[in-house]
This record gives sequence, structure tokens and C-alpha cells, in this order.
Amino acid sequence: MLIRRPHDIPSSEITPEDSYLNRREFIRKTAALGAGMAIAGAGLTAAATATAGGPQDKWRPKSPGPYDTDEELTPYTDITSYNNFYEFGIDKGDPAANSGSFKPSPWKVEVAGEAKKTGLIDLEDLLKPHTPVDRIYRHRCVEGWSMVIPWLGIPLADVLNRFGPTSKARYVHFTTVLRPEEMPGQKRSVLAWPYVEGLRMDEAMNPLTLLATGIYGKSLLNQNGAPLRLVVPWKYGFKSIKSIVKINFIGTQPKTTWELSAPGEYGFYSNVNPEVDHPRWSQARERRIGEFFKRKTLMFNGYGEQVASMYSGMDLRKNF
Ligand SMILES: Nc1nc2c(c(=O)[nH]1)N[C@H]1C(S)=C(S)[C@@H](COP(=O)(O)O)O[C@H]1N2
Ligand SMILES: [Mo]
Repeated sequence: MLIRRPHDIPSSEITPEDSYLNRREFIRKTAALGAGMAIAGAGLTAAATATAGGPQDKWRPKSPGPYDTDEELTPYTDITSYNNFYEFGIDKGDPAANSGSFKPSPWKVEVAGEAKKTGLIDLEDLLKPHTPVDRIYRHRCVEGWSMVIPWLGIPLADVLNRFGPTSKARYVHFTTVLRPEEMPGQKRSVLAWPYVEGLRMDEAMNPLTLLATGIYGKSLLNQNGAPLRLVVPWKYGFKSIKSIVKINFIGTQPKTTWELSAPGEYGFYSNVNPEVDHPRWSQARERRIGEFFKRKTLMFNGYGEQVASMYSGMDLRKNF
């Protein structure tokens, strides 16, 4: 059996996927134009039903976020059907297709390591003291596609501070749930399971960093990392680990899943950087899902004003 190496071919370069998306975009536009017309084709009718009346139609941010982009939001159907979540398979449609029996509730998170308070905590108790906020962020995958997503979440710093990290806590390490019975992708060794990621303490505490619980004001669907995921908008999407069960305060830089899988291609920092190519493709441009022409990728995904100072004095070619 042929097992593709993860992230082997940037999806932006693959013709079938391009035409798949363009076809869907075409269908969406056709459906919108033909709203009052009788369309006999079953495919078109299904597509029209799928895109109309989604949560995006009624959605308005409860209060605007300080770092929100005013770019056009990616439709909910795209955010929830074009995913990377290798625990459910390596193709973009796999997470939506194969995550139906995953149970995001009840859910516990273990908080461990260099902090005053540690232990196993129910998700409700983890979230209870906080009011979730809407944050509209650009989301850029290392494969060369991007979206604009209205997340619902809590600034990670607010959650972490409750546990009283000590001065020994220099990094935060996150772990995804390990449930091969519910996550069919974990039965294959495409990656070393469970998926792990990490942030330096100042990155974790940056006000942009979110623990997300929803999209378009609605609880996360399984394919997007229910019930709790990280969102780090100035880094490539793979840093934004899904379905988190462990938050560990540690003293030394941890290894991450993608680093372990291909150390020459994925580093710890993974800041969006158009000047540092992936060894097998350029990172200078990206395709916004739903658009035809590629656009320039922005340094730090456009969040330089908020994050660049954390990396001053660092060689970002070495620390990729
Ligand atoms: N546990 C886990 N988290 C993960 C991944 C994964 O395979 N497993 N994929 C990452 C990658 S490569 C990307 S681009 C984003 C995709 O998030 P989205 O599907 O919600 O857009 O999730 C990241 N988080
Ligand atoms: Mo990604």
C-alpha cells in the first residue's frame, strides 16, 4: 500500500483539488444566482441546500476583536469540509467523513508540570470562569492554502494564568487525545500518535493565541478539533493542535509531531514566513479557499505588529 508522506504535495499544486474547489465555488455561485429558478440537477440542489442557511448567514461578532481582519470570511461549509486532521485520514474530506463516531463530550484536560495548580479538570470547569470571544483570524496551512475563520474561544493566557505557571515553565506542551477506536487514522502510523505541539511561554501568553471552542459562534465540529483546540494565527496551521487533552508546563523546548516526522521540513517555530521556502515548495504565495488567483503570503501571516518583537535577534531561517 502506498502511504503518502504527510504534507508531501502542497494541495495548492494539485490539479484535481483545485478543480474540485473551483467546481464547488462555481456551484455556490450558480446556486446563488439561480436562487429563484427551478434547478432540476440533483447535485446543484444538494449544493444549494448545503450552503444556504448555514451559521454564517446569521452570524455577527458579539464584539469586534482587537486583531480582527476585515477580509471576507470563508464560508462555514468550506471551513468544515476542507480539513487537516490526520487522526481521521490524510485527505481533506476525511475529517468530515470519518469523525462521526468521535465523542467530544464528556471531556477532561490534564494540566501538568511547572505550575502551582495541576491535575485533571473537566472541560466545563476549565472554561467556566471565562467568557468566550469572537476573533476573526487568517489561517494559513503550510501546504499553501488559507482561510479567514471567525473563531470562538478564550485567550490562552487567561486559562494558563489560573494554574500559576512557575518561573521554571518556559514552554507549554499540548497533546491530542489518543482514541484509535474513534479516530481511524490513528490505526495507521502516518504520524507518531498522539499528536503533540508546543509553544514558547511568551507565544502561549500572546494575546492573539486562543483556545478555541467554536467557529461562527457554534461549537467546534469534530473535524475542526472538538471540543478544544489551539489557534496560533501567525504560525502555519499545524501548530494549532486539535482535540487537546493535556497541557504541560515544561522547562525545555519539546519536540513536536511534525518535527519528529520530518525534521528538515518542519521546525519548532513554524512562523508563517514567505522568505523561507519549504524544502520542496515555495511559501511566497497562497491560495485563499474560494479564490482562483493566488495571493502573496504575509510575514507572520500579517500579524507582525503583534508578534515580531518576540523573535527580534533570532535568525528566522535557522529557527524555522
Ligand atoms: N491533532 C491534530 N491537530 C492538527 C492536525 C492534525 O492532523 N492533528 N492538523 C494541523 C494542520 S496541518 C492544520 S493546517 C490545521 C487545520 O485546521 P482546520 O482543519 O480546522 O482548518 O490543524 C492542525 N491541527
Ligand atoms: Mo497544515
